[in-house]
Amino acid sequence: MNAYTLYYSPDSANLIVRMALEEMNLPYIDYLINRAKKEHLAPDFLKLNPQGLLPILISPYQAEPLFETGAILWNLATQHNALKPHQENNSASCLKYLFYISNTLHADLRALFYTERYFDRPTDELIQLLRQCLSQRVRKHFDLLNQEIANRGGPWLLGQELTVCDLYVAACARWAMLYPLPHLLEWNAITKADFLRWPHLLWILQSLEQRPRIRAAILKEDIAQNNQNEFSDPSMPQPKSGSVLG
Ligand SMILES: N[C@@H](CCC(=O)N[C@@H](CS)C(=O)NCC(=O)O)C(=O)O
Repeated sequence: MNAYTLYYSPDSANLIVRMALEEMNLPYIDYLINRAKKEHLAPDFLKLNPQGLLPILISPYQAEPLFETGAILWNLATQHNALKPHQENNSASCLKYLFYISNTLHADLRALFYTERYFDRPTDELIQLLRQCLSQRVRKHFDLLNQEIANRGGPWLLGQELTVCDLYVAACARWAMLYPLPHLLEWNAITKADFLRWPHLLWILQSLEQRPRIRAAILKEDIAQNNQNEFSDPSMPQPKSGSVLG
């Protein structure tokens, strides 16, 4: 089988794609992009993804480079008929939640991580205000997802089987606890304590971090912790290569 190529920077959204590649046991090579050196804004990178964002996946089955995490996950799941529900109705659910996570949770998290970019003249007060709103929105998204798992019977987001949606949610949960960098003014940051109120989500985080293929992905991203609680109780990684924050 021909190999995929994953463009990555440690702990960026490529983590989700890597977990999918590992869980599906697909051959791939990875190509490090140093965000601190702005390699994601270099002309050669922009030819592959004009947004200047990670991840990019080069697929042996597709003419174009793939970008957008949700689209990459769906492409892998359908190409290999893996990490997706096998019944047609449930395939629609999988796509529905991928869009939901991508358009709402991930999009709001990006604004939490890069809040200053949303203003021409950012001030501490503006950043605090937007972060307060965003953290409330993100809590609502996690509330909704936790409730959906309960309604659908769990234990995974779509039922009995692990799907790409669980991988996406887990990375978002990790980043929500880690990456909005501390700010001068109080803004009600999301913490591990929040996840105690979302037991179904917490189960997914704790289950994933124990799976051998997910541990392989964590090691290859160079974000492993001694306690192996990278999703349920994350701490700031210090990867040897590349920069976590660009
Ligand atoms: N909508 C994109 C978002 C990807 C994204 O936010 N990538 C981040 C890393 S996690 C990135 O490349 N950030 C660089 C930047 O914004 O300058 C997706 O789903 O793939």
